[in-house]
Amino acid sequence: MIDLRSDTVTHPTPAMRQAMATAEVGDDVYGEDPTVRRLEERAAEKLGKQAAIFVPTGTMGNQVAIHLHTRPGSEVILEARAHIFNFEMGAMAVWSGVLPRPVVTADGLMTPEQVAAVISPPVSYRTPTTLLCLENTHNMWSGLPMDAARTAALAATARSRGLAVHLDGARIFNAAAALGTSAASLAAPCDTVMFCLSKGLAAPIGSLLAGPADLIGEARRVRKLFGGGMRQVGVLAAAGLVALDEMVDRLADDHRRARHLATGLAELPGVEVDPTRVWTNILVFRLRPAAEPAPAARLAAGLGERGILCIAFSDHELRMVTHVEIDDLAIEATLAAAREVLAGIYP
Ligand code: TLP
Repeated sequence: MIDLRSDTVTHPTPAMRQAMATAEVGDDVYGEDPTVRRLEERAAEKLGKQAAIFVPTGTMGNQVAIHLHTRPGSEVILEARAHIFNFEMGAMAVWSGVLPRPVVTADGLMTPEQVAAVISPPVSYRTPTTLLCLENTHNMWSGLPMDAARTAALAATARSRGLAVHLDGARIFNAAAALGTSAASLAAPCDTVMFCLSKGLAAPIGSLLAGPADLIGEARRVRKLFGGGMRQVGVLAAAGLVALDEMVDRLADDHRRARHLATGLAELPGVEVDPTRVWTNILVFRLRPAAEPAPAARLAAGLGERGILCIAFSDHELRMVTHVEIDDLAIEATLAAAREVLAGIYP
C-alpha cells in the first residue's frame, strides 16, 4: 500500500514507540507531566516564543488561538482556501462566535493591500475585525511556503489596525526547510503559531500552540473549556520530542520526492501541474476535462485498485502528499500506475 492521502497517515517510528513506553508521566491538567513540560519548552524555543501548550489536534490549537484573539461578533481575515475556513467544521463560529472574512487570491498569497482593504473601519456601525490568520505552508495551494518578509508585511498591516495575528503553521517546519530558514523566523511576526507533530514529523498525535507567556497561560483555560485537558499525556509528548529531534532534518527528502512526482505527472495525458510550483510535500494538481465527468475521482479509484491512495478534492482536483513512509520506489510505482489509469481516461 502506498498512502499519499496525507502526511497524517504515518505510523510512529520505533524510536517514538520506545520513548512512549518509557515516558515519565503525571497529571497534565495539574501541570505535573514532566514530559509534556519538556515538549512545551522545546517547542517554544524552536518557535522563538515565550511559551507553548500541547493540544491534541491542530484544529484545537487554531481554535484556542482564535478564541483568545477575538470577541463574539467580530471578523477573522483569512485566505479563501485556508484550512481554518474550509476544514475545521465552522468551529470559529461555533466556539467563538466569529465570522470568517475570506480573501480570494490568485496564488495563495494575500497581499498587505488585500488585507488592508477588508479590515473594518473603526466606526460604531461596522462589524469589527479582530484577527488575521495566515497558513504556512498553505495546504490547498499545493503546500505553498510563505517567506518571513511577506509574513512580516501582512502582520504589520494587521497590527497597524489593532488586529492580532495567528499563524496556522501545521507544516511550518516544511516551510522552513523549503525556504532555507528557521521556523522561528517565520513565526516571529505572528502573535501565536500552531504547529503539528502529527503530520510530516510522523508523531501519532499532537500539536502545539506557541506565543506570549500570559496568552499561553490563558490558553490552558480555553483548552480545558474545549475538552482538551489531558492527563498522563506524556506518553504522547514523548513521541513528539522524538519527532522534533529526529524528523525535522529529513523533510527536504519529502520535498524532493513531491517535486519528482509532479515532474513525472506533468508528462502524463490530462495532467495540469507546474512542477516548479511544488515546493514542499504537498502536490495539488488538476486534470483537464475528459469524456468522463469526474476524471479526478476516476484516477483516484484507478490508483486505489492498484494499492495507491490519494484524495480527489473535486471532479478535477487531486492531492498527493509525501512523507517518511514514501520512498523513491513508491514514487516510481505511483507514476507507472497513473500512466496506466490516465491512458484509459484520456485515450
Ligand atoms: N489537515 C488535514 C486535513 O484536515 C485536510 C490534511 O490531511 O492535510 N491546519 C492545516 C494547514 C492542516 O493541513 C490541518 C490538517 C490542520 C490545521 C488540522 O490538524 P488536525 O487534523 O490535527 O486537527
